[in-house]
Amino acid sequence: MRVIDPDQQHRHGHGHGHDDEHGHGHGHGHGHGHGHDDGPGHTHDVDHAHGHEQVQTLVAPAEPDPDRGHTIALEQLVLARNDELAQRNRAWLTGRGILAVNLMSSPGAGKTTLLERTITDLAGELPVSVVEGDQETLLDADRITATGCRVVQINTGAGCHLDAEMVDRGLRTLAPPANSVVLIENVGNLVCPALFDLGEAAKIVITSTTEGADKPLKYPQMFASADLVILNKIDLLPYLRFDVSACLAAIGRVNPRATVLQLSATEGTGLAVWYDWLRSRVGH
Ligand SMILES: Nc1nc2c(ncn2[C@@H]2O[C@H](COP(=O)(O)OP(=O)(O)OP(=O)(O)O)[C@@H](O)[C@H]2O)c(=O)[nH]1
Ligand SMILES: [Mg+2]
Repeated sequence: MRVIDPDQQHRHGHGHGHDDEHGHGHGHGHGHGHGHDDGPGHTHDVDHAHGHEQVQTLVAPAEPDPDRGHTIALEQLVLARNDELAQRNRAWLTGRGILAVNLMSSPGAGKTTLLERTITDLAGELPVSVVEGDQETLLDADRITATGCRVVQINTGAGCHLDAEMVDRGLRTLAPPANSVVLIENVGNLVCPALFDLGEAAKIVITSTTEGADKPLKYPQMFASADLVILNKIDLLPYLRFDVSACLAAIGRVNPRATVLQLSATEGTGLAVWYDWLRSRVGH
């Protein structure tokens, strides 16, 4: 995992981060295993190394039971159809040199704030347009419009994520120019968006200091899917009990290949490295 810490960012100005293993992902002693199948509920005795002996964990059945068979088949069809459309989006975007990134996080981690700041700071340098995903309201689209940026809002209603078809429709409306950047803000949710490929070039997961350092371990699918993990709201560290190294270790454990940036979207700390990350990917 490549971790770029804020001190390094300051020292190196435009942040050519270093490869830094820090030993993340090793030896954190969660002695999983010794799982015993205890029937259909798959009860496991998880012998954690932290003294929580014999915690009973119920794990959802890995194999579909006959009653769930139809549901699972339908889910697979939906995902297969989505992947097909996502590949079409990807071909369309890459054919025009457009960089599309998919920003995912729990509600309130700072996606829109980071977009507002990015659009303002890169105005005149990188042409940016935005696809906004929310269950309801035009609130985020209005915030983006206020920066002068082109935006399309997609309201998913009961849906908890964007899918490739929605992004296809959004792209048709936006008609982004060649060699530009499309920033896609997914619905605030740390679970479902991880399942749906949108045709983006990169997945970014934003986690923030107010959420707690354990989120990568509790929502591993989301963090495992990320090319870049942003730890936001580091300006609040003096006021919180948040263990940065535990969070970095957790990210490294579920996704050793991720690059990790620490920043404050409101204060501007660490943004230069984020902008370099974006610049380095445009046109590829
Ligand atoms: N202190 C601090 N507050 C931040 C930072 N980034 C965002 N916030 C605040 O966090 C709150 C939520 O930010 P948003 O940008 O709306 O979060 P979001 O991820 O877009 O939220 P949803 O679209 O609802 O999922 C706002 O009050 C922001 O001002 C930061 O770096 N530091
Ligand atoms: Mg938002």
